[in-house]
Amino acid sequence: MTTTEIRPDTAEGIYAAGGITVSKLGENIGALIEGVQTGGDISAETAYAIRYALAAHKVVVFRGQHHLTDEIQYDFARTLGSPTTTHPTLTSADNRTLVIEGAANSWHTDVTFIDRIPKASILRAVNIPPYGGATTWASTTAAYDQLPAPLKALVDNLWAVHSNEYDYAGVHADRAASAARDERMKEFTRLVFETEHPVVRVHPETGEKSLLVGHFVKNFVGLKNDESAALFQLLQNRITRLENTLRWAWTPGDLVIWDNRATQHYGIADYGTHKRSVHRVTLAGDVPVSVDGATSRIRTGDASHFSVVDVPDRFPGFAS
Ligand SMILES: O=C(O)CCC(=O)C(=O)O
Ligand SMILES: [Fe+2]
Repeated sequence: MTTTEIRPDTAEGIYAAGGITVSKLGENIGALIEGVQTGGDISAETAYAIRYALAAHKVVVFRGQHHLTDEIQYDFARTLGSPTTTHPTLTSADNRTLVIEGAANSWHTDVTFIDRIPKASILRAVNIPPYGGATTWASTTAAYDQLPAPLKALVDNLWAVHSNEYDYAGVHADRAASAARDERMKEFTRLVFETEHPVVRVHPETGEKSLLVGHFVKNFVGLKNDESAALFQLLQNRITRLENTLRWAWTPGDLVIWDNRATQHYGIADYGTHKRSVHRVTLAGDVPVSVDGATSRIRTGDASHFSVVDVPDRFPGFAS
């Protein structure tokens, strides 16, 4: 396996590597990748350059991918890691592609209620409304870096309980008919998962620290409910500062990948009564590790049927 350092250092934030061109979309998050037709047949060098760009920029956007189908999206995903099944509690029909009808309009990191949090999600908008329906991502790495020292000291030793009790895909896909929504909600919460994660995790590929919270957090370990709520709000406000975000208005042919270990995201429900649907393939990740080397602890639920544990190699070139 190649382990070349290809982190950009140009003032314009544009560089070429592995046959692709990467252009930064913002200082803290986001890059556009050009020069590749996504699919299962990309070269190992291109796959490496895409994985590296994802680690460096947290969210990467591909445009003009009009050839994509669920199958090609899945084959492309396999060049970047090990796909999970659709969801830890879903057993229905297709077990490769998660179809979200509506928008997941709540800030979250995907599937944080299990131990082996996915490393990345690969999303394609299939039904794009005539207006609205953008997705926004926020860098949880930038948010940690920007914390003043006393707050870093506080969160470095803090743990949170994450639970699927209020799963967004059931609760927030609010355009679905209510009977269908109730059924879906039942399926999403059929199995209960609860995991204790460090609030600060160390990224396995970059060594960077990031804040791991988002809407599956039930409470912080050792804090009272009102204290948990206040601290949760403080951290979420830090994460979602506009300077840490990328907002992407979907057009046909767009494909977006986010590093689920370094971001949160939010699907904006501002498209009236129009139809909107997005298709996601998810890649397996590792079990989070805290700043002092402790790993997340399962309280309830076994997610081994959903995903393998994928511990990647460290990329060169990241200061930590
Ligand atoms: O609705 C959106 O734009 C985001 C969907 C989402 O949260 C996901 O695919 O994980
Ligand atoms: Fe999501």
